[in-house]
Amino acid sequence: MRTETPQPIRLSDYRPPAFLVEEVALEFDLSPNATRVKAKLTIRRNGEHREPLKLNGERLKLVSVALDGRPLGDGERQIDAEFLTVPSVPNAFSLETEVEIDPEANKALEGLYMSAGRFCTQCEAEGFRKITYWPDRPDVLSRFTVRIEADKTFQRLLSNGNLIEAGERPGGRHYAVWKDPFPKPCYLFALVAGELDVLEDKLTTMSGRIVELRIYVDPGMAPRAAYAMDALKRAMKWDEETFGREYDLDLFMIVAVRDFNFGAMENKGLNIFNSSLLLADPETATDMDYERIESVVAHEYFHNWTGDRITCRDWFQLCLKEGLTVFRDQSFSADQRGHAVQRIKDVKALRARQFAEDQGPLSHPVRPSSYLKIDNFYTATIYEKGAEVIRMLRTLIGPELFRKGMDLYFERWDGHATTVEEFIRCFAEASGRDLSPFFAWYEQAGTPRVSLASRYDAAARTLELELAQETAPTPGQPTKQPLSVPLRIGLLDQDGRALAFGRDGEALDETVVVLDGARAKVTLDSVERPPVVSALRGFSAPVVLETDAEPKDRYVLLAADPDLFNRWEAGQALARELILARAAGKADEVGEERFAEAMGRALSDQAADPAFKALLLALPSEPDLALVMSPADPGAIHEAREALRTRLAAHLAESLRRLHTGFQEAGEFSPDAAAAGRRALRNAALDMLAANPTAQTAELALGHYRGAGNMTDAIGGLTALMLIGGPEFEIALAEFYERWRAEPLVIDKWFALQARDPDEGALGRVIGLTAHPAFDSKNPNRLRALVSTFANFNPVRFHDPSGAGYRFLADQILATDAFNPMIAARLVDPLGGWRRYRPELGALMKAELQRILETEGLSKNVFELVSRALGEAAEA
Ligand code: B3K
Ligand code: ZN
Repeated sequence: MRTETPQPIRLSDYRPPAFLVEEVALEFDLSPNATRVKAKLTIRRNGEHREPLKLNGERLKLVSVALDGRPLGDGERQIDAEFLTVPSVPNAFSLETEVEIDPEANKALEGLYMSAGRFCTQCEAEGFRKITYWPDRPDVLSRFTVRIEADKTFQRLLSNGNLIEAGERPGGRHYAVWKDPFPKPCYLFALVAGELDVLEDKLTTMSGRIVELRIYVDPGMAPRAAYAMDALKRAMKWDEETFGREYDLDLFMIVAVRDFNFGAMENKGLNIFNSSLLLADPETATDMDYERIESVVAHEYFHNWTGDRITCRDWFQLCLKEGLTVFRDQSFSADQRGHAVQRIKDVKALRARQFAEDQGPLSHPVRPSSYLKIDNFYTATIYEKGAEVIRMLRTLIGPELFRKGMDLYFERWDGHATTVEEFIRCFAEASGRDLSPFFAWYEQAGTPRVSLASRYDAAARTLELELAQETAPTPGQPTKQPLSVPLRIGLLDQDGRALAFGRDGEALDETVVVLDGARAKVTLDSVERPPVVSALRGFSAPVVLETDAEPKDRYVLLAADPDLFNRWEAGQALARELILARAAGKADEVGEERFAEAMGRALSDQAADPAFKALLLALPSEPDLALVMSPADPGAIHEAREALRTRLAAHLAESLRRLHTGFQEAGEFSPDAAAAGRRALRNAALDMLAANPTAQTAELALGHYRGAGNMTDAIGGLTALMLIGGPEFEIALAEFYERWRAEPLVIDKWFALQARDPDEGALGRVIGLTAHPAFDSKNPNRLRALVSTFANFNPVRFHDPSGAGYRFLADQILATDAFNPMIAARLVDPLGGWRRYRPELGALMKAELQRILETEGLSKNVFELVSRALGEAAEA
């Protein structure tokens, strides 16, 4: 057990920075084990105070420090594990420091570190303090000049901004000087040095400037950056057309690295990407990879305005850049790939991650008010719910006023660090509306439950809607207030025809009802026939909706709702109810047959988009079902879900086979949304067929795998073989490894696939794989592929009644925490929900959390999450 409890940082304690750094000149003398960093800071006191100068710095070996050119003696400055303090400084001065760091030894992958023999950096949120002494907070914006010197074997020397000088140095060395004209917080600093190939292109911006685009990758990999380059150009144009935002430097660079703690980073002019989110070709990447590359390339690029030009005053405002930028990348993807399909995928992700978070110990508001480690708050709530809040704002004030508010925000705050309040103020001013009630979405944690009851009066032809909302208490927030919930609502008649109606004298096909109190009644008139209510269309608010709809209403919506999101939602709701009934021992066989019939009809709808049908065919996932079963029983869920899948596979065998054959692609591979949708449907059909294994299905799966001309189909075939099991799977798995052993990103898929295997022997196999020569826990992609995939996506084996799955995860958390706390902390989540599971399982999960907490030398990151999970620090 730790002896001293770390102290939380609180939003209410925010004070402006005591000193500002106007300019900085950094000089890097790169060497893997002993890099020298010289920094010359031009500093000015901010305000009337006599406080000492206090700079953050961790794991730095101080060589020298001088004030206005005069070296400071031991008595004139203090150093501890976290700060350099100079008690007495003038109001304006220069401070020169020199430190030594060891990038090779840095396995936390924060600050300056080595990946595959190259130098690279990651500074957000608080990594810059591991590079040099600095006021490491986002509201200190400075102009950076960076000189990099290294041995010529480190071929490329890159940093932010524009290259202003480069040349040779004696002794086989070279140097480059970069200047970034835009003031930025240190978390956006980046440096890369090493041997890299480059893919180059150009783009002419809306004002006619030419921007050089460069993507740097491992030698030989440049062709695999072509899709990312294409996505980047589309994103740049889209931001001009949709938000009027133009790129500002003459050069935009992206670098791919293999060892990276998360997806990618928006450093000014020099984005750094996890190679898994940048490199793609048909042989090695799946359609899902292409889709994610497109969205993450766009996301990081969009940060140039929402994050870099306008940044956060403090880390509590993280959603100001992240929620907004996710909203922007979701809108981009919807425009590129189709609005309904994109919306369904975004909502699936929101529910799986954010709704789950809200049910657990980490439930926190979109803008939290305290934390121990900000790294733990790069959460689905900040990102995905943060994006939903902006989407609701747009629904409430309308797209034109929303754009007007965005324009005002860009104009008013460009070049500054600001807050969520100031952001919302722009929309209040643009729309002339009082948005203060809306602000509660940022401050209140938890998923509201909205109920909807409807009463049709045939004589009066009116429909009365009775709405109510409630949010359950979350850690640190025992009482909740009603929020402004926009519900998009339309009506269908019993035959599935759209039904017009009247509201406040207006004839409508659809309306937005805003529920802003605990309850409300709304009357729709001129409703000519008994209606079926289609509510919360497009998932217009991040809530759980409970309606009085009966299965027959859901079948109408599934067959005919013009809102495709709700059509999909109706199918999911039906499946969920059937699976949960079966898991509770009350299987509804008649209902299951009826559902299979309806799915058959939906699949044969020639007008429907294949990508949409693929989504329709996928039943709610086991983790999603666990969220709505109380207490959750992963074993029962798995069996019940499989039983429904088997029934569907048997009932729909013929149409599934037809889909499988009919969508066989000939000709050249295209990663576009239409082709990807056809592959998705074909693979979804095979996946469903595998739930009813016959000799014929096994042959089909093997043929699918062997005949695959791209990675999407190869993984689809291999997954089906895995679900069927047996020697064919083992042979294919071994072949796959041999074929791809030199391709790390493909071998990650090989690990992840086995981690998902629901077979009884899977846990043993996963534990065995940690000893495989290709397993490397220091590489976050590999660790995630095996360990996170298993713990998050294989509930039936992770929740093994013996507790062995939990023990395995706890061991991995502890082992990883010794060198990479950020990644270790990300593994805690699957244990965090212990209270929601069957008591026998919950007790075993809790015991593992306690074992972790009692371990000596735990990082703050893991300590915060484990203690919250155990309910020892209920702050939010
Ligand atoms: N801003 C980064 C995330 C940084 C995470 C630091 N722990 C990537 C992104 O959201 O675009
Ligand atoms: Zn982001």
